[in-house]
Parts: sequence; C-alpha cells; structure tokens
Amino acid sequence: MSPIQTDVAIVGAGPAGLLLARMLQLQGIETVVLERRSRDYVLGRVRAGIIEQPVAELLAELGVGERMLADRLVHDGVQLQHRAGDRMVRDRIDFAALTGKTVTVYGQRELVRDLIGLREADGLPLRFGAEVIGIDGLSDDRVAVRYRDEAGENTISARYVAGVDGAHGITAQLLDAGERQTLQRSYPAAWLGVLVEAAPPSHELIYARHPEGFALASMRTPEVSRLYLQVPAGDTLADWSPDRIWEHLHRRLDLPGSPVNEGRFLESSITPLRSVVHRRMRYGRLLLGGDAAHVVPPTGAKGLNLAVADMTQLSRRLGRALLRGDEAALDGYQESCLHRVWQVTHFSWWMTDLLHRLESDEFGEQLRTEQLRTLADGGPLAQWFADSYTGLPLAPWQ
Ligand code: RFL
Ligand code: PHB
Repeated sequence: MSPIQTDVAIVGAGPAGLLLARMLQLQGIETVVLERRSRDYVLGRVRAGIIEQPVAELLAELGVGERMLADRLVHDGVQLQHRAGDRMVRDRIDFAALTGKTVTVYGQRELVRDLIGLREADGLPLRFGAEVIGIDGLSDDRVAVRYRDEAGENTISARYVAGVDGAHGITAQLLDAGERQTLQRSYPAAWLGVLVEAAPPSHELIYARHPEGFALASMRTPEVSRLYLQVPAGDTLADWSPDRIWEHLHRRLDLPGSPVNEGRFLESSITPLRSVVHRRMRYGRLLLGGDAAHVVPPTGAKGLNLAVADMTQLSRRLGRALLRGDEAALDGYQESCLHRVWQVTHFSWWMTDLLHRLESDEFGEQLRTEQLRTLADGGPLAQWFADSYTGLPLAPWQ
C-alpha cells in the first residue's frame, strides 16, 4: 500500500498540535494529526486553566473562541497570600491597573474539546490510538512517519513533521541527548491537584506561600474549584487521604471569612515540578514545539500559553516554506522561539522559588519576604509580574 501523503504530519493532539492544525488549515495547508491516546482519554485530561490575553484573542481570531467567550471567567487580578509579621495577608496584584490586560479562566480540557470538535466537523484527518514509533528521512525531500494503530503499522509521507507530542513523547527522544542540548532543573517538590465540586474561596486565584508549603486556589467555574498543594517530590496519591488533603488546604489557604469550601473530588493528580529546555527545536524537517521542546513548573500558568506562542511562529514559517517555497523561513524558527522560552522559563522558576518551601534557609526566606512586600507596592516588580502573567504579545500566525 502506498503511504498517505500530506504537507505536515502533526505528532500529538494536545493544544499545540490541534492549534497548529487549525492555523495551517486556515492557510490552505494539509495536515494529518496522529495521537497515541484514545479520544476519550484526550477529552478527559484536566491540566491547565489560565489563558493569557493575547492567546485568548488569537483563539477568537482563529474561530475557536465561541464557547470560550461565552463560558469563560475573566480575571483582572490575582491574590498573593503570605505571612507579614505575625499574620497572614492577601495582597492583590491588579492586572487591569498595571497593564490594562486580563486573563481568561477556561479549562485546557474545554479548549481541546473545542479544537477536536472543529476539526471533526471539517472532516479533517485526526487519528486517535495512532502511536508514532519512528521517523525516517529527516534530511531528505520528504519524511516518512511510522505509526502503529489497531490495524497494524502504517506510514505517512510528509514534507514536514511537527513534534508536538508533549514532555513524554517520542520526537525529541529520536535525537541523541547531545543533539538536543538540554538544560534542566528539578525541584524537590510536586503539586497535588484536586478538582472539587464546590465554589472557590475567592472570585480570584489565591497563590499562597505558607511555612508548610505552597497552595493555590483556582477554579474552572463559579461552582467548581481547582485546588493545589505543594507535596514532597516522590509522594503518591496513596500518601494523601482526602482528610489529610482538606486539613492542609485549610491550614495553608483559609483566612477568617474566606475558607476553602469542601466538596466531592472530581479528579486528583500529582505532577512533579521541573524546568526543561531543549535548545535545539529543529532537525531538518522535524520541528519541535510545546512541552516536547520545553517544560515549565505550573506555578506561572505558562505551559499551554508558551506552546501556543511556539505554534504561531511555526504556522507562519511553515506557510512561507510550503506556499512560497521560502524554506529559509524555517531556519529562524528556533531562534524566534527561544527568547520567549527563556523569559517564561525565568518567570516560572522565579514564581516557583518565591512561593514554595524548597529549602529552609533564613537568608532565602528574607529575600522572598522582601520581594512579596515589593510586589505589594505596585511598582516596577508588580508591573513586570502583571505583564508576564497576562502574557507577552504573540507573533503573527500567518
Ligand atoms: P500535551 O498536551 O502533552 O500533548 C501532547 C500529545 O501528544 C501525544 N503523544 C503522542 N501521539 C502520537 N505518538 C506518540 N508517540 C506520542 N507521544 C505523545 C500525547 O498523548 C498528548 O496528547 O502537549 P502540548 O500540546 O505541548 O501542550 C502543553 C500543555 O498541555 C501543558 O504545557 C500545560 O498543561 C501545562 N499546564 C498549564 N499551562 C498553562 O498555560 N496554564 C496553566 O494554568 C497550567 N496548569 C499545567 C497546569 C500542567 C499541569 N500538569 C498536569 C502537567 C497544571 C498542571 C497540574
Ligand atoms: C489551574 O487552574 O489549573 C491553574 C491555575 C494557575 C496555575 C496553574 C494551574 O498557576
């Protein structure tokens, strides 16, 4: 059987792969999306909740925003809770006043559902249960992407391959470690996350620094909370009974008149904290992006947003290469992404260090306390925080 032919084979139906497919479709470029998990599994994953303003605007421009614009919560600030003297305080960072920008609360799960719905309604190829197992011919005119599904092994022949298969994907692993030029940092902590059928404690997110560790009160809707606790790296869900989770959430987050509301757990998970940057994002006809190319700890709510930023660069450059024969456009892909990747890696590392209990060191504690005071003053540090959190401008996608 002769292989299926396409312009761009997209490995992974996460937000990065699905959004790239949409941007290429709007430019008239053919794609096939291959996803190793089942449709139900992909639609069930919870993960991110915060969408930067420029990303929300892009989604609307791409025709993906209808349900998001109707159902989202718009936040124009966040609360930073910490000890000041002998009491706990909540300082508000006012995004609207500092930057004129806001963020959107809309679950990654909903965004992925919207993107899959559009692709299926357009009748475009998206194969679930199709695991990519190898890629050949990265320096030839066409690439052969080998995948396995329930029918056996098959091949797609493409001009380019987008490696957007996440932090545990195959595409980055096809290259040896030296080629990837990876830099990374691990943290001695993980996040235990629970999705809870109960109203959030505040109408805004509360990021809490507490002597027993970080906690975060986020939400999906006014009736559903998303709560996180810092736990030691290596802990599993078996170490955390529901009673123990509630005890820690109350201790770290409750203030008089503003308690965490208890409810039924709809989902729970543990995620290790780490920072990873593969400094090479292009190998011939393979282009890496999203979590396949870099991972940030979730503290700054940046992973999904950074994946989208990569995809605007990739979409425009693939358009130049495939529609105008300007292959050189792809030479600048990695360089154009990496400045933002490092800005976001720095922001996510800084926010993680500021709010978590990672080592007990009085000197470090004092520095963190003073930074929280400086943030509360609303000066240049608060301005930088608000700019970084609400999102740097995106490059054009076409
Ligand atoms: P994804 O979403 O991991 O998608 C990759 C897809 O590739 C598939 N795959 C393969 N398919 C075919 N063949 C293979 N060999 C394959 N190997 C893998 C996988 O099954 C998967 O479907 O990567 P992508 O698209 O780059 O998107 C990245 C985001 O998902 C990630 O950065 C965010 O979830 C991170 N994140 C957050 N980001 C934000 O911007 N804001 C947040 O508030 C936020 N909160 C979070 C988060 C991530 C979290 N966890 C669980 C990691 C909170 C948490 C707790
Ligand atoms: C979430 O709602 O899942 C969320 C919010 C803020 C973060 C990370 C995750 O920094």
